[in-house]
Amino acid sequence: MTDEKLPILLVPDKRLRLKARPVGPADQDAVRALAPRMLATMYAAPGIGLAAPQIGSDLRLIVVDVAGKEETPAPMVLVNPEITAASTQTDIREEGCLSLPGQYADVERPARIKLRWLELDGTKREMEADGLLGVCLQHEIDHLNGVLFVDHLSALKRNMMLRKLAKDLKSRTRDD
Ligand code: K2U
Ligand code: ZN
Repeated sequence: MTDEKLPILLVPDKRLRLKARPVGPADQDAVRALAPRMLATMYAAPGIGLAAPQIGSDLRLIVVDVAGKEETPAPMVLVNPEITAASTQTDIREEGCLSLPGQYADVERPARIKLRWLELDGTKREMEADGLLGVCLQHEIDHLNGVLFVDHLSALKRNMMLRKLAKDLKSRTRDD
């Protein structure tokens, strides 16, 4: 099945810290096969975004759908996404991450961004995003650079969360 779910890597998996490489023409088939599976994985989590490094791929590819449960799905596949401008004005929003289950914290990010990317068929796109979509896109593009939302927190807060995550995961593996 083309949209078979994929396992989501969890911190401290080293692959979450790699800098993903740009999608090139040679990656066309891989990306066409991966995108629907990333969307299926994201919806099943459930999540509103997913970046290729989270399923162990080093490609600069993200999928996003911030449509709420009651709205019609609005899936987006973004190849080689780049933030080209960001507002000085920031917003603070509580974030989570499918690779750091159960950990949530307030993160401050630019309120509005301009980004450009390629669609699966190579069409160049650009748009402005703010609100939840803006945060989600920044969160996913961070993943392509090996950056996790905890990296935007104070060292104290980050270490507290990573220690708690390690404890939770240890107890989870003990229970399994
Ligand atoms: O990349 C991921 O791990 C999926 C993230 C994306 C995200 C994080 C924070 C803020 C916006 C998007 C989430 O785990 S998806 C789960 C979720 C659902 C609704 C609102 C926020 C997060
Ligand atoms: Zn994440």
